[in-house]
Amino acid sequence: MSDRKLLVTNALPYVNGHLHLGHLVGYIQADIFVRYQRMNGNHVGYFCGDDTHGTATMIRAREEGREPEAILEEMSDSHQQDFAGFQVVFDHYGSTHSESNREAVTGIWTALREAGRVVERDVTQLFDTESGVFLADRFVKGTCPKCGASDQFGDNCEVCGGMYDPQDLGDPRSTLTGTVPELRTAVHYFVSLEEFHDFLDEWTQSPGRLQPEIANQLKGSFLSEPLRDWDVSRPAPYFGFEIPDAPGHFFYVWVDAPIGYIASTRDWCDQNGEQVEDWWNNPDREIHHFIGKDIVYFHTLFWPAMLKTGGYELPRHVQVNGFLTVNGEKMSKRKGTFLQARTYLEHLSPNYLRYYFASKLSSSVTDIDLNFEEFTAKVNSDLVGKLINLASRTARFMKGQKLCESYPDDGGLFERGAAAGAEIAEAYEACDTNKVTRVVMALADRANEYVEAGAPWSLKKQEGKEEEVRQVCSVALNLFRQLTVYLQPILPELSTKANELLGQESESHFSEAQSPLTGVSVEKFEHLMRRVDPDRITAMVEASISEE
Ligand code: B3M
Ligand code: ZN
Repeated sequence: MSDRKLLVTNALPYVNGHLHLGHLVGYIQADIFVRYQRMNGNHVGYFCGDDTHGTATMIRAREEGREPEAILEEMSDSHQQDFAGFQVVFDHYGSTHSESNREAVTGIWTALREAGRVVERDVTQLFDTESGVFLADRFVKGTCPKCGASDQFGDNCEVCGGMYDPQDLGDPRSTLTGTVPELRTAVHYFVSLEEFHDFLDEWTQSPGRLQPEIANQLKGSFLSEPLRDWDVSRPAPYFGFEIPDAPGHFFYVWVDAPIGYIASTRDWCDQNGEQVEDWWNNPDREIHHFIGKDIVYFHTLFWPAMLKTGGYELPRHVQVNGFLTVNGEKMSKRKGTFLQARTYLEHLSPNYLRYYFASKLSSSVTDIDLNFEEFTAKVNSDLVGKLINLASRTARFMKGQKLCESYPDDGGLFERGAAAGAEIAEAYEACDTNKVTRVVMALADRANEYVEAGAPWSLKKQEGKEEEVRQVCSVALNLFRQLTVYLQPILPELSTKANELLGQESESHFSEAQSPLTGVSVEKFEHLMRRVDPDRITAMVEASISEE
């Protein structure tokens, strides 16, 4: 029993693109964690929002001849629609381009200034004279200084993997105008991080904070040498918040992006009569972040340093997920495997992907692969073939009847399932949903053996066996429901349907897997889940093919 208080966030998607299935790995993982916590009676706030600022938004607005705000609104709607489609349900979906965020950013900035952590320094960068903007690394292309490959981005080479500064590129071109950029010098503001070194050593290495591979990686890389100052400003023009005491300079997008977590919480608090301090300055509240592995150092070095300086509580836990490949390869537009969330939803059920991702995700950071064959097999043989089958082969014999008044002898099956609850709970807590699905499917195997042996379909044809049919079906439906309760965080719709079938409240408490239902009426059996039709996958891939 517990009454923990949690604050859960997902990385804020950039406003400049639609969600694809790679994004969804982390969102589905966090949503499962949140649902699991809630079904144990814990109090959870789950917050997200769009990450809006930066050169990319500014450029797109210029190209499209619209205000950035118009783009923001359109993309936020699109993102929210996609999240809803996958049953990822936030308490609030905010935006980093909000007054609440401006206030929170200003507060942290003031604290950094007062703590003497801000330094000024000249920075020389490539500047596009035609469009009048300093070029972020991704907006410059040229010849790799390490291997000579042409047409490489300003920060790293896709051919040799080398990292370098954009000024070192040979034959540099602005990707905005194709012109040759020139070097210009401007003042930038930096946050000196080395003062936080001891604190970060301790914070990153404390048990349960980060997955061990992440903690070790930080220890062996960034934290093994003095921390470099962090460049937190960009000269105008830039789409973002102007630095209050440095007109003409804007906060770099990565400063205000994570502060957007606080702003989103604050917006929700304002609408719900709560105080944001109770969420971000409350030692009783556990803060959990879910992020992708490419943004680890923003969340484990800069972010805790900012929070600490601003007087906020620090995250209890940062869960990092890996990348997604499709059929063993990087997602490719040309092959139709760069799958947008929207396109997926037009062809396939979100439940399949929630289950598939859950079955692949464990507590480690490993990349996961969406293999269409495995996807089809997992849904068709495990989910439909094993789990749904328990109900579809028995519920129809019970229509209009009641489950047995006292739970029949099932040879210890229900009890065994109940005993697995502790292991399943532990796995959910550790984000090891691979283990959850393995334990549940092993239980489903035992349950199916029972149904096979009981064979209600043949008992039904024999005279005087009504009570036996009822007993076998009462057991089967209880085992079915026990497992759908266990899977509720992963497959909420299925759990609701199973509960409806047996006249229960639509959402279960986790403890409901501990005791069988007796004497309740069995409702009409509605279709619970269809098999994956491979033609739908083919159609989805075809609809996704486009030029790179
Ligand atoms: N928008 C990048 C990403 O989605 C970035 C995350 C911000 S989290 C504060 O991976
Ligand atoms: Zn190279």
